[in-house]
Amino acid sequence: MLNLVIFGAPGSGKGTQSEVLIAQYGFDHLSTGDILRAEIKAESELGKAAKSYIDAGQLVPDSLIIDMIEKVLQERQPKKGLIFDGFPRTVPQAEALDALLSKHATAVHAVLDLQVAEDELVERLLKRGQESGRSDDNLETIKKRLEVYHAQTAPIAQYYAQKGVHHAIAGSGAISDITARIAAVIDALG
Ligand code: B4P
Repeated sequence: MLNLVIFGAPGSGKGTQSEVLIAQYGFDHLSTGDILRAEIKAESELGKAAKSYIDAGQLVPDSLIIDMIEKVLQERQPKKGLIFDGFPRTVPQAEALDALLSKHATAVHAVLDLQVAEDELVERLLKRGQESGRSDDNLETIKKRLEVYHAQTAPIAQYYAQKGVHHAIAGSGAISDITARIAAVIDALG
């Protein structure tokens, strides 16, 4: 059972590559962004609390996210592997994930860090905003999300590099070429 973290800036292709990996390997998928958007749609207490942060391009507080992940992990029984998409996003979240996994005598096996130039990230997210109408895909919020990514999320790469599980993946080009780069890392895990 593999625990994989798909990591990268907003718009780096985390959700896109997760979908392909689910189809290719039969992995389960846990996207904090998708769960939060579903909670907002359902107008739950968590959704109401999360909406203002997401619309402002800020991260939802760690305590809310970690409680949410604990609950979701109790409900899931992945067989082949689990892709964490958009989580962890801060070092405290990464530490909480390690603690949760170690309770089940397991750990993060690989962090797949999709690296894409900033102007391409902005271009992709603006295009998605036009197509999907996602409330956080507008220029002002995208800029804020990128700032937050550099300040709070990017340091996680170093955290996992020290554990020897960080893999930099070139995240530009055809979706299938990027999947092939990721698959080479997963297949080498055995
Ligand atoms: P997410 O839903 O995780 O959104 P995201 O980081 O913007 O990336 P996403 O996965 O959606 O996009 P992708 O890169 O696949 O988070 C949304 C918000 O929720 C956060 O800002 C935060 O407020 C909150 N949140 C979520 N998790 C949290 C946590 N753990 N802690 C605190 N807060 C949290 O793709 C983007 C676009 O690029 C797509 O339209 C795709 O079609 C396109 N694309 C992908 N690959 C491409 C390629 N190779 N070429 C061209 N286009 C490509």
